[in-house]
Amino acid sequence: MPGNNTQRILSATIGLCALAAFSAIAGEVPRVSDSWVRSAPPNVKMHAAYLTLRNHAATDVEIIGVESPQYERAELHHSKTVDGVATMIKQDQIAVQPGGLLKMVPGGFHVMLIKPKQPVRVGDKIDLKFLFSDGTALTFDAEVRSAGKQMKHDHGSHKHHKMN
Ligand SMILES: [Cu+2]
Repeated sequence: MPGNNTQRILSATIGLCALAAFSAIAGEVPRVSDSWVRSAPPNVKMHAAYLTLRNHAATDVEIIGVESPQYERAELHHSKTVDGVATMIKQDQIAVQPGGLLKMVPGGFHVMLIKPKQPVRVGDKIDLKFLFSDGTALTFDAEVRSAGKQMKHDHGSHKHHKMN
């Protein structure tokens, strides 16, 4: 029936408009989850932060910088193993596709936190800020966790660090 078809097209259009309006208000900001910083012995002045960033927007999101008030400097890095040697390469930007996920995990992308202004301990919250190419920014925090909780645990070396 022609009448029914018109009806259907109309309600579909209304539905799309409502969706578009909603995402313009609430859905286009990238979100960070599972953020954490790997703890390190006090003499190590570089810490790695890991997280998942989801791009909810209909366009690419491009991270062009990272900052933390608790560190002198922060950089975007990518770990790579070349001929058995692990290296880290500084990234000027990292793009995330529409609807895409950026997983920063050990052995891959990470935020390199350089020279903590004060000692960093397990349980501390590190404030982080991503800067995007469109001029917006996203602040979030990451809890400092013992690497042993994520990877192989070495009780012996843990006790040793506590005594220092
Ligand atoms: Cu690094």
